[in-house]
Amino acid sequence: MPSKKNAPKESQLAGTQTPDRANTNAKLQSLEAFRSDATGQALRTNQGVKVADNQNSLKAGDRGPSLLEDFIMREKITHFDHERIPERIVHARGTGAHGFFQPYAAHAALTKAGFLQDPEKITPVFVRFSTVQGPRGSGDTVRDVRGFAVKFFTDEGNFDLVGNNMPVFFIQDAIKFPDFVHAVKPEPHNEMPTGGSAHDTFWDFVSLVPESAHMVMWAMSDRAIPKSLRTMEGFGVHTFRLINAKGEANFVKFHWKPKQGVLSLLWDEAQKLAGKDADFHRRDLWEAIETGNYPEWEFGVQIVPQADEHKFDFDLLDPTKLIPEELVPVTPLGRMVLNRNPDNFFAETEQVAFCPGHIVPGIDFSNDPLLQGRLFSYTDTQISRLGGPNFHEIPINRPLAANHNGQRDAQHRVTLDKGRAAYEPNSIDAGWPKETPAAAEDGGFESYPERIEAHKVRQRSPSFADHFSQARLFFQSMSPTEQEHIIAAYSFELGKVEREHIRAREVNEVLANIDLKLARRVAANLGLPAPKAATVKEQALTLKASPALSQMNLLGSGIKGRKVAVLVADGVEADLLDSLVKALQAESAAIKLLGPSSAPVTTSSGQPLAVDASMEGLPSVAFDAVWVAGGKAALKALSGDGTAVHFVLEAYKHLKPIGGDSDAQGWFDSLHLKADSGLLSGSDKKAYKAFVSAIGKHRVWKREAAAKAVPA
Ligand code: HDE
Repeated sequence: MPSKKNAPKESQLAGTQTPDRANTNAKLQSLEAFRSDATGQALRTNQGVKVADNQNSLKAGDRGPSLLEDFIMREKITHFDHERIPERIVHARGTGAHGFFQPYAAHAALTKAGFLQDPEKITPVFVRFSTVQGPRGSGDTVRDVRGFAVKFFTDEGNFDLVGNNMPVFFIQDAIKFPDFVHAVKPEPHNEMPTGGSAHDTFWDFVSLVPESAHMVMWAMSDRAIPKSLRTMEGFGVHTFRLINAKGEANFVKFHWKPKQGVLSLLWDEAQKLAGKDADFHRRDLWEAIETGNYPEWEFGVQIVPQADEHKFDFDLLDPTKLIPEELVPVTPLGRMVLNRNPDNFFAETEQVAFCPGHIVPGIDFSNDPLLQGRLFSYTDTQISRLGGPNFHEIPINRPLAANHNGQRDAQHRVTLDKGRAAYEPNSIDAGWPKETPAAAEDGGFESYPERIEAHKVRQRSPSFADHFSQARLFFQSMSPTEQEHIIAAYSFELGKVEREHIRAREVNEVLANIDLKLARRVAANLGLPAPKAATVKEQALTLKASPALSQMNLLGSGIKGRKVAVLVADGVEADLLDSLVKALQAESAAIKLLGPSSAPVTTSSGQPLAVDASMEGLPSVAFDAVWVAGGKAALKALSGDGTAVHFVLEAYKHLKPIGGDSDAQGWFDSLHLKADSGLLSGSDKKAYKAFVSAIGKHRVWKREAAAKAVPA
C-alpha cells in the first residue's frame, strides 16, 4: 500500500484497463518507499555494510573451523531461521491481488461512507482469496469453501469485508467455531486428509449439528470447486447496517458478482488438477492480471429497511440463512477491478491482516452472534500470527488515513512517535490528537444507537430453529445436472467415512429432512437402507425455488480470459492457425499453443513455430476448450500421439468445447466422439463463431451421458 504521506492521487489510480495502466501502476509503486528494488544496488547486510564475499564463511584457514565472529553469516542464518511465521489457523492457503473500487453513483441516501459517494472516486483495495481447511502448501482445487476477503483503503480508514464464496455458514454462534474447525481440519492422529472434508470427524460433527445442513449443501455443490477465483461470487454472509448522514439505517447483505460468470470445475477435473497443478487457482489469477485480463466484480447490497426486520420466514441475524434474491434483489453499488499482482507474497499476501471489525463511518454491525464473535477473534489471531499488536504498521495493513493515537510501544513498533503525551485528554501536546464529533463534517465513528432491553442469557433465539428449509430451497433450485453433482458429492464424501453410524445419521437425520430423493439416492450409493420419511416437520417457505442460486443462470457473457488450448504438430498450416488465433484474440480469450514437446514445431511451409508448452506440461484439465490446428501432416502426427489422444478425450469427457480445422473431423470420428453443439470443425468465420459461442456456454451439459463411456 502507498504510505499515507504519499497517498496516491485519484488521477494516478484511475483509468484502469487503459493502455497506460502499466505506467500508472509503476507510478503508484514508486510512491511506496517500503517497496525495495535491488536493481543496480550493492549487496549489503541488514546494517547497511557492503558484502565482499557471499560465497564463503569466515574460517580459520580454508580447511579450518568456522569462526563465531562471522557476523555476516550469523546475521544471514539467524534471519533465515525465523523466516516462517505461524500460518493462519483457518484460510492458511491463499493468494492475493491489488486493485481498486469505484462506485457507480453517489449512495448518500444509503450510507455516509466516503468511498461510496463519488463515481469519480477510486479506492485502492487488496483482496485475498483462500481455501479454509488445508495448510499453506495444500492444493488449490480441493472441495472447500473459499475465503473472499477485501481490504478497502478508504480515506476514512480501512474497511475489511471478510467474506466467503458462499452466502451462509456452518454454525450460528461463534462459541461453536473451534468445535467446527477441529472437526473439519485433518484428523488429529494422522493429520489426514489434507485440504478436504471427506473424513469421519467432519461428518460426525455436521450430522450432530443440524444447523450446518444448509452450508454443507453449498459445500457439496459445485460452488465448492470453483473453476477460477475469478469466477466466484463473494458474500459478506452476515447482515450488516448501512447508515446515512441523517442517522437512518438499513440492514444490508453484501454481494460480489463476477463479470466473468460463476463457473466451476467438474469433480474429476478438480481432483486431477490438485495433482497436476496444485497452484492452479493462484496461477490463473496471476496470469490473468499479468496479461491484462483484469477480473472484475460488481459490488452490491440487498437492502432491508429496519422496519422489515421480522418480515421474513427466517431471522436476518441467523448466518445459516440467505435472503433469496427473488425477495430482495441486489442493488449494484460499484465495481472492483483487480489489476496488480503483489511484488512479494510474504510481505503482502501472507502478512495482510483482515478483521471484520475494521469498518468506517456509515457501516455498522448487526447482532448476528457469529459476527459478534468474529469481531474479537481476528485481532487476537493476528497478535500471535504477526507477533504483536503492531500488525497495523506492516506496509500491506497500513491505512491510507492517518492513525494518530496514544497507543505506544510493543513488539515490532515502527512508528517513531513524537510528542510527550501518550494519553487523552492532555494539555502538554495542546490536547492532540483530539476526538472528532460524529456530527462534524468527516466526523468520527459512531455506532448505531440500537435500543436493547434484554435478559443476560445463554440462549439461541427460537427464530433460529429451522435448519432444513433453506437447504431444501437450495437443492430444489438446482438444475438436474447440479443436483446430480450434489448427490455424487455427498456419496463420495460419506463413502470415505469409516463409521457406518455417522453415514447413517447424516442420511436419516439430515438429508431425509432436506429432500427424500436426495437422501434415498445417497443411501443407495452407500448401501444403506432408504430412509422412509423426514423426522422433522417441514417448514413451508414463501419461495419454492430461487433461480438466482443456480450457476446455470450465472454464466456471464463473452469468453474474456477463458483458456483455450490449441494443439499443433509438425506440418501445421500457419495461415489457418493465424486466423483462428485472431478470432479468439478478438474475444480476449487466453490462448496457449501446445505441441508434442516444448520444442518448436515446423509449419507446412517449413518455418519454425514456437509453442507455449507441451501437452503433457499443460494438460487438458487446465483449459476451458481445445482447438486442433489443421494441416494433414499435423493431424496425422497428433492422431498417432497418445498424449494428444488423451488430451482430446479428456476434454470431451469434461464436457469442454472441442473444435478443429476441417481436417480434424476425421480424427474426432475415429475417436468415436459423438457430434454435439460443442464438437465443431471448420476453418471459416462461421466455425470460429460457433466455437466462441460454445466456450461462452462453458460446458456441453447434454454430452454428460455420452462422456461417461470415455475412459477417465
Ligand atoms: Fe473467519 N477467521 N472466522 N470466517 N475468516 C479467520 O483470521 C473466525 C467466518 C474468513 O485472507 C482467522 O486472520 C471465527 C465466517 C476469511 O486473511 C480467524 C468465526 C466467514 C478469512 C477467524 C469465523 C469467515 C478468515 C484465521 C466464527 C465468512 C481469511 C486467520 C465466529 C463471512 C482472511 C485470520 C484472510 C480467517 C475466525 C467464521 C471468513 C481465526 C471465530 C462466517 C475469508 O480469526
